[in-house]
Amino acid sequence: MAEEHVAKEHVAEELLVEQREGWRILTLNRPARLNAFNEALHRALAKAIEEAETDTECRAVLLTGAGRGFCAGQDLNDRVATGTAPDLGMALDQFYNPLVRRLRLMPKPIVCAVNGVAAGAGANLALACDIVLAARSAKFIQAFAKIGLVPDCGGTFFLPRLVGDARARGLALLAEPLSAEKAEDWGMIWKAVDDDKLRAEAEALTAHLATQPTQGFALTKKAFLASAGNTLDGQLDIERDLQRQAGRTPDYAEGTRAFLEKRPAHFTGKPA
Ligand code: LHQ
Repeated sequence: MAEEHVAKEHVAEELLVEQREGWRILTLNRPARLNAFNEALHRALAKAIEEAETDTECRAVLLTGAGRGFCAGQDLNDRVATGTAPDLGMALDQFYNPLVRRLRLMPKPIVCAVNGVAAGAGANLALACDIVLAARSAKFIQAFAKIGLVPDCGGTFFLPRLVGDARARGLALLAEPLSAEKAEDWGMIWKAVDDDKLRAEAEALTAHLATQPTQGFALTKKAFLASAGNTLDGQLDIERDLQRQAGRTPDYAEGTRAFLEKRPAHFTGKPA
């Protein structure tokens, strides 16, 4: 893409935001610590996701990491013993849980390009995104067991659903690194990609999603979110309600018209 179309913006040192036409890239930027989360990164990411959500011109988001890692979870330097027992639940309440909720509730697709190791909350942050690509050299590590913690950031919810209970428990209790290829084989991620192709493929995928029926995607995400705790009966009702809404969008009209006219559809992503 020509340089003039790429607006780079540093909202905070810890997070890079790059604007593209109809989408944006959020890059976790603490490479010396493998992009482990401190408070500043949490705040910057929360703000950037909120902005991507409210900007009607933005129709897809790509999340990735700077340097050789994707994200090593919580910055453990921020957690050194102070003499009193820490309240880790507070960190989840304040930062990680709102982040996972926001990603799942975000009415537009979020692609995650796992460019290197994803450990602890970093691994589960990736799983909270909609489509996960990973560099072939990347590893996913449920590192929590190594420091006496419980998988968080949605790990105990996402993992059994993605890979089944047996594999989820093995990953959580053994904290062994899982390769990107095995993660793909197990259905934990969408695809493992050659390291030197990851960025281009992730960008092309996100750019493609940004040209697609955004409202339909928002409704699809809603349906998946509801399905986790629903019966088939309940889910059929939800699909009916969401389909009713999707059927009123201009993109549905355009999609069917384009099909009948045997031409590519031009979706605007606009609401009904
Ligand atoms: C790090 C970190 C890190 C600081 C690498 N912190 N510096 C939520 C609520 C509240 C509290 C607790 O936690 C949570 C959720 C969690 O995420 S708990 C899990 C936290 N994460 C971990 O336990 C992973 C710790 N990191 C590792 O095990 C390794 O670094 C991995 C396997 C990710 C990568 O190993 P290597 O490729 O060998 O790299 P490295 O260990 O040499 O790390 C490179 C640098 O990054 C190094 O700094 P240095 O100054 O020595 O070069 C590390 O200290 C630093 N780093 N992770 N989480």
